[in-house]
Amino acid sequence: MKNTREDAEGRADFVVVANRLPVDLERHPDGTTSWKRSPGGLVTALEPILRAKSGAWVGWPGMPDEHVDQFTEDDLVLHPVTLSSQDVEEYYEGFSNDTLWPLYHDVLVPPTYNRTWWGTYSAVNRRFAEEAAGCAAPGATVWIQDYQLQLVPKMLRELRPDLKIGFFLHIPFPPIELFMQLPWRREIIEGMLGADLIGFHLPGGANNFLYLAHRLLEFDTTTTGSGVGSALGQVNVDDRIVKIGAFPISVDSHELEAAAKKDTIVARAHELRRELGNPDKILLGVDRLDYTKGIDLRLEAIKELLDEGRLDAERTVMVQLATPSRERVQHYIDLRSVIEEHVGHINGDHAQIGHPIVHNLYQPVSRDELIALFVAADVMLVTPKRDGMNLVAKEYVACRGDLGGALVLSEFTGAAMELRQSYLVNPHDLDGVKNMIMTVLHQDPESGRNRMSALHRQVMSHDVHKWAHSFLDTLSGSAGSSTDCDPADDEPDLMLTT
Ligand code: ADQ
Repeated sequence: MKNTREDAEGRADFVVVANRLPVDLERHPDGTTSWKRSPGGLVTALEPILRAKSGAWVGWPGMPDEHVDQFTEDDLVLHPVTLSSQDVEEYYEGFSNDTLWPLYHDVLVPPTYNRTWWGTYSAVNRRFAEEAAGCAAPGATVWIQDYQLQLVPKMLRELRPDLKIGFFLHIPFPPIELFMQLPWRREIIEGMLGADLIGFHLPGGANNFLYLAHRLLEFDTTTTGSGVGSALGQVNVDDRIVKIGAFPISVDSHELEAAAKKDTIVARAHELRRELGNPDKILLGVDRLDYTKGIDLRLEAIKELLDEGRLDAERTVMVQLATPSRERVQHYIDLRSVIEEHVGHINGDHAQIGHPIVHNLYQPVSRDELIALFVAADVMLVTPKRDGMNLVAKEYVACRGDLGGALVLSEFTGAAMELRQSYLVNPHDLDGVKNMIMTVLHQDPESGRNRMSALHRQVMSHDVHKWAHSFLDTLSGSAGSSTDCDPADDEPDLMLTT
């Protein structure tokens, strides 16, 4: 525990509260257990910051019914929260991922409203709040993460009014008309308002929230700015001010750029190209397997382009990596079948023995292998139907300091607000996506480099450290009132703010 700033009772000055710990507990067939880095954008984003600051992390170890004591891993003090199998079913797979996730992602699938799940969500949120209350030093800063824990800010404030509490939502905050479907809409807004600062990726989400706080709960709200990287408004909750702001998350850009230049990674990128049969063009998709990510859509586009003879089956290869996710939720089970069917059709109709067109891996790959794939890929396809930010788009750009490659990016990602020089597509317009893929494959190399140069500058100057510092400075009150001059500032948001 050497770097952790703790008080005499071992309590930390800086506490992150998230659904998952940054490591997962794994049980082996012989009954022994071990820890493995857990997947997902949140861990990727927060780990470097927490290590730089030192502190404690409260979260679930990823396995039901496991009671694990607090422990230290690589200088981080980890506080596991136990979830029973029923908690996992009702709080995690149920309310978080079958109610809130689809509701906040434009109801791409219908959300399930289940009263039992809601009760478990509240009870589990209380358990997280109690754990955080127990491990935070007096006056500590506690940063609560994401949609699984929206009730924690209020619960924690009731237990520990001395704390500085921040809350950040990593997924979109939905249009009002959709949010109003939620039977527990008041409780959710009240829960979030327990924080001193509530952060969203985009100004649109922040404005949606301000509007709801006023209309639904009749609090006075004020708009104090319009940009990103600081508060853009506030809600007066009794005698407290709750700041609301937009803080677009990013990646560890410098670390990724440096890794992508390493000889071993460059050599692996060449080797990958050889292993794929030295095609003219490598297209790449990297996602958590999720119906929001538009994996099916990009495969449909490729299939039609091949069927129409517009894409050369002998010269083009696509690699699609999908990390398994929420494997017990039915929509995710169905999606895997749909994707495998598309891949089967494409390869069945157009591949040759020993030379598949689509290489489909349903497994996480190592960080180095992922970076080598980014370096090797001529076209990165990021086509979500809705995504709070999308770190993959920024990771790809950070890895392309050589100014090669091209990014096809859905307008419905948060990243599209900043990455304007990418090839933007509407993922609901299949012909538009197909035409854009063809445009990118035939892009003029000079204009391709110019585009990548602009994208790279944006991602290098807006990294995950800047994100965390802007949030934490705004939370502590030390941030200036001027907004960061970001290209996203004057862009209309896709989310309704009426
Ligand atoms: P996610 O929905 O998990 O995150 P994303 O932002 O793309 O989505 O992050 C996924 C992370 O997992 C990336 O770092 C990516 O490299 C990694 N990853 C994906 N597939 C992988 C594979 N096969 N092997 C190895 N690594 C893989 C949520 C929100 C997003 C938001 C983030 C952060 O849904 O909108 O950007 O949180 O706020």
